[in-house]
Amino acid sequence: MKETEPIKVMTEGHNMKSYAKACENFDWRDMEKAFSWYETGKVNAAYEAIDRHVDSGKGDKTALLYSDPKREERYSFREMKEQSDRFGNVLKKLGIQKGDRVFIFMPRTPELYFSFLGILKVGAIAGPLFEAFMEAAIRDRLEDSEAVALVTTPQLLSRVPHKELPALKHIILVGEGELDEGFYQLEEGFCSFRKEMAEASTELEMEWVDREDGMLIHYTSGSTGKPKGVFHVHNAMLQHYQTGKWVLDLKEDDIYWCTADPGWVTGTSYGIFAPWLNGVTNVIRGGRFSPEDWYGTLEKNGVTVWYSAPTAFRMLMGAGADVVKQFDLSKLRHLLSVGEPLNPEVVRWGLETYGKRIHDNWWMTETGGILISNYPAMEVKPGSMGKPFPGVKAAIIDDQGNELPPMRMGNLAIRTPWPSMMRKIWKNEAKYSEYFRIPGWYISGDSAYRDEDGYFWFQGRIDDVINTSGERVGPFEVESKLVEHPAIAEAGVIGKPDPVRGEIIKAFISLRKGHEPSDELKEQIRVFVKEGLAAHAAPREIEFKDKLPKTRSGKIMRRVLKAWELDLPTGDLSTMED
Ligand code: 6R9
Repeated sequence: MKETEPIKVMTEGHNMKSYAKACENFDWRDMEKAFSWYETGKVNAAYEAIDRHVDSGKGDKTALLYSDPKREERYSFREMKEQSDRFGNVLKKLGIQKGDRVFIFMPRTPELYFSFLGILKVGAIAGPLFEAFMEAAIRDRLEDSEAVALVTTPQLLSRVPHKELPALKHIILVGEGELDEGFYQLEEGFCSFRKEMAEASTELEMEWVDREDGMLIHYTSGSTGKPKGVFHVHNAMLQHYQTGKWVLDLKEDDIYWCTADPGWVTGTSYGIFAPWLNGVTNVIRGGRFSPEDWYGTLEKNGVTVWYSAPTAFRMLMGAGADVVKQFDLSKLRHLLSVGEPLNPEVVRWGLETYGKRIHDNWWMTETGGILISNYPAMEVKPGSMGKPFPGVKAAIIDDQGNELPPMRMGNLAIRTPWPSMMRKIWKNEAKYSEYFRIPGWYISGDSAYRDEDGYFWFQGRIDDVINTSGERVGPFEVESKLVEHPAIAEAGVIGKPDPVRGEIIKAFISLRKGHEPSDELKEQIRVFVKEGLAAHAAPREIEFKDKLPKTRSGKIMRRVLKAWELDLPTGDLSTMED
């Protein structure tokens, strides 16, 4: 637990004048006044994010600044409204109804955003999936959610086992090749995005919903079992809006860029809702990461507020300060990071290189929005996640629910409720209640401590979930895939600390009889996981073992593997098999 030198406030004129003042008399009900439903009682997050700005005379303002290596497009709030209205009508024509799950599996393009908003407008529940997912991951998610429709590209279709998914009735193909015969003409249930959009009206009858009605499902990995469908409701927009104001510090004229994909909760809460609820111009960059490309995106669009992740900042740091000098980043006003611990050296490097502090903040798929943050109006302590959002109580508690004093490590817990809290785990009541096992608290699964000044410091995950480059990977999913390989008997997977990726995936493997360890086999195994699950889930390191440490009930003891790997004491081994 080492303290760092706080970095003092350097910017003026932020939305939150003083943290202490913002906390005084804070009431979420005051935030509701920003929305039209305060008067009408009618709710739809897509309306509040897009249509409301058209209705209030800001229709011509740029909502989306999109670019990738092949396309460069700009859409006003009015155009976003028209396109999402069109897509809503496409869904209505297919018979999609309120509460239906409609998934999106495609790269970041404007069509992804039209689709997402259109899904919400008809009262359906959106399920965005990473483009990198392979067949098993897609099957798990579409099966569990019983999705009735999917928006995807012809290129990704081979990874969708649609014949094995009885609930899936419609596949809307978008992008290159979508009009090719064979897809939508020959096969029932297929249609072309472009064709349907062209025929659809730009006026949609909005499905007004209840604040507690479903809006979004994000699947996320736990330490055991299949991924969990974290279910969010329209009411979450309150938190997206207000954290957009006070954490992202969004103002009328900002050009905002969140680098996250909507397959990750950051790419929806802060890549869609927060900017648009605040009526701000949103930059979306498709394609792959490269330092030149990213700095070019900042420069070309004149980005003022930039929200990214530690892995990206570490990679940019790795690329050096010389690259930065080739670009004009003078418009940048506010930088933020989320997803994993932001190393103090990265914060210091950012200050030196960009002349700006990077503001770390903490939250989770389950929390729906930012709960702890370093605010522009506050001193930043490099390495700390910051302080609780006004109106939110965070604490460190022991396993019995007692609050611990400062500097004591324990469970990071949040007093329930807050507006964007998940409302269920899809079809898994038991998993949901695990988070709330101590009455009055949400248990995050992270361990942390709070210092004397009220700043929170992340210490690690209490369960075994791996965080590699900001992606949460459940070791169990990877192990399950590994043991599908014909040469593998057993596998135990851990996160191993890594200076760039936060953690990398390391697999300990015992082989079946008749198989010998070799480098070729290691490579073969990596490819097997990459193709069967997802590229980011493939183990970067593999070590062969004769036997893996297991409990008597047969559970692989990952903490023992981790202790071996890191040369730490192995702890209590009473449950370990002989
Ligand atoms: C938004 C998001 C959540 C887990 C969380 C924690 C880790 C997130 C962090 C952080 C240290 C931060 N995490 N922010 N760890 N410092 N500022 O990341 O959601 O993908 O669900 O991950 O990520 O372990 O519990 P999600």
